[in-house]
Amino acid sequence: MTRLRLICAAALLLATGTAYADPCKVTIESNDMMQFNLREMTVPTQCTDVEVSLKHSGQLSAKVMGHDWVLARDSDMSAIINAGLAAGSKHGYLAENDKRIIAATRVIGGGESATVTFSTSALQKGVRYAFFCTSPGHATVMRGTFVLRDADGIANAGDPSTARR
Ligand SMILES: [Cu+2]
Repeated sequence: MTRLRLICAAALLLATGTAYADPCKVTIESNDMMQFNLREMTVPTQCTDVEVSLKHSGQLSAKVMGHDWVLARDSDMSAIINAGLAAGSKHGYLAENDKRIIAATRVIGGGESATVTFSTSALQKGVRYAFFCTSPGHATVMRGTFVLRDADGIANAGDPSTARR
């Protein structure tokens, strides 16, 4: 357990080192190979709003290789994806007014980008949320974790009280 926490702290440290100047604005890229370039996204707790920009560095159209970026509780991911599948491509593979979705961009194709801004008030500190793409089949690989954490706190990252759901 201690070793796992150390690894987590190291991962957070690495993430911090590559962060943009404004830690409340995060960019994630996607491509024609059905991939996101990040597995984990961390945002400091002092952000009242978070801006996530999704870029598609590929060339395939949204119909062929469309991606979106959706944030939700880990436990809601499957249900959101299934509801999105039922909604179909016309609705960007997202069910309308799905309350389980914390934030979502539209579906984009190669060369495009989309941005979503959302309040962190819906997020609990230290909880690992899931981000994923709702295009059919993509979330098997296009997924990762999103954590709101204390900016000062590599030490806090190992505090069990902040890691609990
Ligand atoms: Cu995708």
